[in-house]
Amino acid sequence: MSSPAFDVQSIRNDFPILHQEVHGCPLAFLDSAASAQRPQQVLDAIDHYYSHDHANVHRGVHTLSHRATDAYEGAREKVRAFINAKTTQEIVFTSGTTEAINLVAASLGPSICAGDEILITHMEHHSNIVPWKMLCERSGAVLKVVPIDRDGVLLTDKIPDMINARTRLLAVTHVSNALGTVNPVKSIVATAHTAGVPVLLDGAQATLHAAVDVQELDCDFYAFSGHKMCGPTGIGVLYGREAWLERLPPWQGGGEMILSVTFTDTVYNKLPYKFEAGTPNIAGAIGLGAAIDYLLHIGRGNIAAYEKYLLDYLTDRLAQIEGLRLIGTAPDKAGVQSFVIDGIHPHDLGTVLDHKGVAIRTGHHCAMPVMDFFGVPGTARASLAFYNTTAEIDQLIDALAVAREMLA
Ligand code: 7TS
Repeated sequence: MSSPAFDVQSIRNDFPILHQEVHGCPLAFLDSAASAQRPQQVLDAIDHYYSHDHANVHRGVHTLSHRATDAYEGAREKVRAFINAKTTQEIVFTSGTTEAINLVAASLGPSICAGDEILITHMEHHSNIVPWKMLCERSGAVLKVVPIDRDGVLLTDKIPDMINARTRLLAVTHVSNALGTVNPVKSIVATAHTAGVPVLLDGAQATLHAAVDVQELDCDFYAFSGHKMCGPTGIGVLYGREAWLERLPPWQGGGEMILSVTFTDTVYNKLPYKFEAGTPNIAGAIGLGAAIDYLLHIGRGNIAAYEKYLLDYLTDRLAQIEGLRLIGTAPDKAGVQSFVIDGIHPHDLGTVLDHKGVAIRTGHHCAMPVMDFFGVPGTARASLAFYNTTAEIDQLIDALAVAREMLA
């Protein structure tokens, strides 16, 4: 394996947090699927905004309010271009993927009746399961689940038979956080649309790793989080096809989402403001815009190629460890590898690794049905970003050897 042309050391210089020791060892941060790190450029953009331009948006005639509004709406345009939405009206800022999915579930709620069906998959994160379960509990609708196989591949050929006249929505993850599987979402959307079923894609794990084009995917909704793509926490996006967002009622009431209010009548604001009640996360949006600039500057093709090289290296090295079982072995994967080691609880493993400076996530990864499917209480999961190195993977492998000696 040879590394694609990629100057990872100069990229790492943009990330101050990576240059530190943990328990006397250099930090090897292999937990970007939980939350990625942010480059200085994003920190600077947030700092500049708060130091020079902060005021509330959309409501002041004064200069600072204009500046804040321009920066906030500028960030919306960056998001639109990043995912190739048709218009900025289709870009709703939320607090994250979780809120974006809850928004759709809440707004769709009044139109869902007893006996209707919502289709999800066995590999969803809890935030693409629980809002739909809650909707089913409220409405009497039925939740149906597309199965997966032992490699963690979604059995997409089952989907046509699982769709019927009562199916109201298919909600599926673009990339699985626990397994790393990249789902063939374009063809899944096409299948659902043939039967007239709209599709929500959970893009939380996708936007850092590959180009996303919502027009090409033809999805109806696409949800993602800023913090998983080098942006701030507390900001995320719901892309919604304009016709859908026009049709859905708002889910939260308050300032900004109205045009006029009396005690008897309310006229809702136009898109996307109808779905953005209250003062938004202005700094978060600006930071997300800066993260998008940064990712585009590095180049999404470069990021994808380098991450594939890192993932192959990681998977090869892990596979050589005796008693280690890889969980998530689909042919098409993003930079995530889950594993279990015979006789060692993942949490114990994670604790020993931390003492060697290695940060990975252990547990159920908010995907308990996936753990049930593989018959494990949890896994250890190393997840990669373009700022990681093969040396960090070597550090993980060495730390695993120590952990096995101590714990097995
Ligand atoms: N969907 C997927 C596929 C995710 O991986 C996550 C977070 C979410 C939704 C929720 O995103 P949030 O930003 O709204 O919290 N996944 C993880 C993880 O894998 N480890 O910690 C959080």
